[in-house]
Amino acid sequence: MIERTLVLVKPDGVQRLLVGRILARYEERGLKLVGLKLVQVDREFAERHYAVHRGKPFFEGLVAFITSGPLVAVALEGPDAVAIVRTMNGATRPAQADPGTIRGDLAVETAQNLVHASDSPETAEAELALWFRPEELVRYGREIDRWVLAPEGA
Ligand code: FUP
Repeated sequence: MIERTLVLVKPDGVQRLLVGRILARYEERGLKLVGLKLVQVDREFAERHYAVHRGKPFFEGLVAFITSGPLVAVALEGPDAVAIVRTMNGATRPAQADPGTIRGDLAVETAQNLVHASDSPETAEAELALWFRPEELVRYGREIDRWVLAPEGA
């Protein structure tokens, strides 16, 4: 099932100059970039993005962190994109993230865990609608997809 998902390379990723390397991982996996922008979000927007965490002890710190500098918002498309990206990112707590994952290779703290990704297709739809206007999500073909994607009906 072709899905779309939202990834954020959070402010720590931008400050640590890891944006290119993180995006390269998703590209090399075969996922297609369909939306991409650098944004500085304000408190009100951050609270909407993290609304499910409102009231939790880490909520204030999370909002402060995500608004502390620019981040890169990315829309990725591909078969099972939601699950593939979650697996690539690794466990929320870097100490539990497997080597080979983004957090398992590049992060040591839960609060500075470099990336966010939608946790279900339903969340992905809501998060993409929050972060991107419809015209910012681009439809295009890629020549390499005949080598990356199974033929239709296969
Ligand atoms: P994830 O889906 O892996 O990004 O994890 P969550 O949605 O559970 O958490 C969102 C963010 O809240 C994490 F990336 C970091 C922060 N957080 C904490 O700082 N402490 C916690 O105990 C849990 C999450």
